[in-house]
Amino acid sequence: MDALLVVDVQNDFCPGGALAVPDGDQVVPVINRLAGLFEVVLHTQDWHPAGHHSFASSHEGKKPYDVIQMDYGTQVLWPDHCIQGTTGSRFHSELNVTPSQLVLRKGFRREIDSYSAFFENDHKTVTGLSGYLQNRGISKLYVTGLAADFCVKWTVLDAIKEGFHVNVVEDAVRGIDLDGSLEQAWQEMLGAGARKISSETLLHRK
Ligand code: VGL
Ligand code: ZN
Repeated sequence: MDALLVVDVQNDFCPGGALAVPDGDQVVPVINRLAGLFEVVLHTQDWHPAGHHSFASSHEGKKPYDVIQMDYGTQVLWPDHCIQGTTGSRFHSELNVTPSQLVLRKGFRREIDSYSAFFENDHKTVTGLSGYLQNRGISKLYVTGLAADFCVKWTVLDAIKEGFHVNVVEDAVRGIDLDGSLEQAWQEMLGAGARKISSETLLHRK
């Protein structure tokens, strides 16, 4: 069985949001069209407490997009975003979340960021998604959402490590693109064994 995984299509990652991904909102109609084709639709939601350690504002003298060393490795510092319960943390108002069978929240531990839907950024702390998918007999994922070069990328790489077949729907993702990170993300995802598919091809195949 396969599933559509929709990563972090939240107001703060869309134009006007705190950490806007260029054209991030353009994935919404594409994802809504795809959602009707899948028996299983799952969403992730970036869900940080105020004062989260991935925020530049939590570190004296640091600005957004600076990079620091955390216990678990390098961490890009972000503008405050997706704070639990705020408008910015809500799903884009036109995203159809009704078909969702699971909304997986991540990034709720103050000290540790979580890009991937499978593991937090220490690459050890699990979210439980792998077991959930395995228990439901889901072996193939179609991944969509934001941002292609952060949460989508790490979700895809971990999904492959966990043994899932992964397709990335190319016109249903958009990237932040810090210093070529978008191109690099595609190389890493494809190099790890992910396939790239267009929503058009997927619509015809389903
Ligand atoms: C994301 C940066 C910080 C994402 C989340 O959803 O890609 N990026 N938090
Ligand atoms: Zn975040």
